[in-house]
Amino acid sequence: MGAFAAAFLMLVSPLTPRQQSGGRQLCGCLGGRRGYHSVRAASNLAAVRPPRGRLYALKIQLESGSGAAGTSPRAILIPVFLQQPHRRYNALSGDWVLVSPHRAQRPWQGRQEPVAPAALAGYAPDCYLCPGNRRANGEHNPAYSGVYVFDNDFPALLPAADSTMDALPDGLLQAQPVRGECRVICYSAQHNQALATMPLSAIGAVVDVWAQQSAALGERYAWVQIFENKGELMGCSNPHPHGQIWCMDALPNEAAKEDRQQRAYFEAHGSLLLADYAQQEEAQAQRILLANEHWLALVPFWALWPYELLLLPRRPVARLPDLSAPERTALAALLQQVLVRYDNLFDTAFPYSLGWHGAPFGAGAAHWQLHAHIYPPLLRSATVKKFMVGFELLAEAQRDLTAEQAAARLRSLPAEHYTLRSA
Ligand code: H2U
Ligand code: ZN
Repeated sequence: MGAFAAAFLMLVSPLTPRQQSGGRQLCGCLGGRRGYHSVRAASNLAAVRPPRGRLYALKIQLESGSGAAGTSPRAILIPVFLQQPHRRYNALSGDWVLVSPHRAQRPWQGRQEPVAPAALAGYAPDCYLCPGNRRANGEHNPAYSGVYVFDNDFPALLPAADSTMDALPDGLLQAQPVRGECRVICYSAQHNQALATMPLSAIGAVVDVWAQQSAALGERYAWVQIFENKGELMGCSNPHPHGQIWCMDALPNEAAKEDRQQRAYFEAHGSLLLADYAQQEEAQAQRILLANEHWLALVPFWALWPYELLLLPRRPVARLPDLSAPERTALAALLQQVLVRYDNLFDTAFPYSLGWHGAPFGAGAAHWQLHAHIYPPLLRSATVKKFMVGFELLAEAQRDLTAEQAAARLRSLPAEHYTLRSA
């Protein structure tokens, strides 16, 4: 059968070691195993819907003897899915995304509009985040070094909800009171730093603060959203390296969707949705960007944004404070490697929104796997972004570049930051 041992199968569960041992054996397993389906016509795209209890279903072929060690087979998407319009299911949110690879088959032409990196000083007198400077409300930042956290001067949520406010009764016009807090995290005292360019120990300090803040605020709120908006394109007002925390006593929409999906999967299978998903991704390998002993960084199968990434711990971890010291160190290294590649993609300070999703506080967490999403808007160059408008706003998210192409492109980038490259 040559290199491709088995074709036109739908792999709907992670490969077991036995299945991984050879394409021929896998064929036999698939034939007699409940939960697997074979597909007659390669163009039968209607068959691509997530059957109950499965992360996703896709036609694959098994590449014999081409695994990392040259021994185990790897499952890869068959070419039709890299060429034809199809929809992919986001097992984590329950949403679908339209993928139109036939629109993006032109060869890569490199960046088109180079943008000179802004030369920033280590201290900016007019920056409201630099040490010692005056903030908009008149308060002064201390002469901090390292990571500095303060209460947002313009919080979107308030800790003491008005006690006279009751939920509006059920009906078409529903509203409810909400309590919460907002904080700003300065990652560094240096105005011209970024996570991508900070030393590993400094990134590790940010990870520790994320975990500490999450634990402390989780005592008061069900949802602690740690995030970073980076770059003007994402609406970030200030280049000083910083992130934010917004927490609230209710589950916001995205958290509620992920909670529902992960809980349903856990109840049906007794295993973690994202752990099983990670196994499938490792078996296929083609969407993995980076991996270390404790973490995976991959372009999710169901990615919406062109170069979207998902960061996943390798062992079950519910929340940031549950990460061990080695896992935190490994996360700092992974973040740095990921963000350097992002910057190298278009030789620019790559804009993104990054955020952590850990289990809601005050409830069982057995079904939940900690993860980070990174949503970057850039598509073709330092200035050409993907718009989520028109069809995306009115119907469903759509992308041209496949997740597989995006991962391959990111993997091909140098590990050294472009600003350090000798001319
Ligand atoms: P961005 O990361 O989106 O730029 O937001 C920075 C946050 O900093 C924003 O939420 C807060 C804004 O309310 N901020 C202060 O708390 N104090 C200030 O003096 C200015 C900005
Ligand atoms: Zn500053």
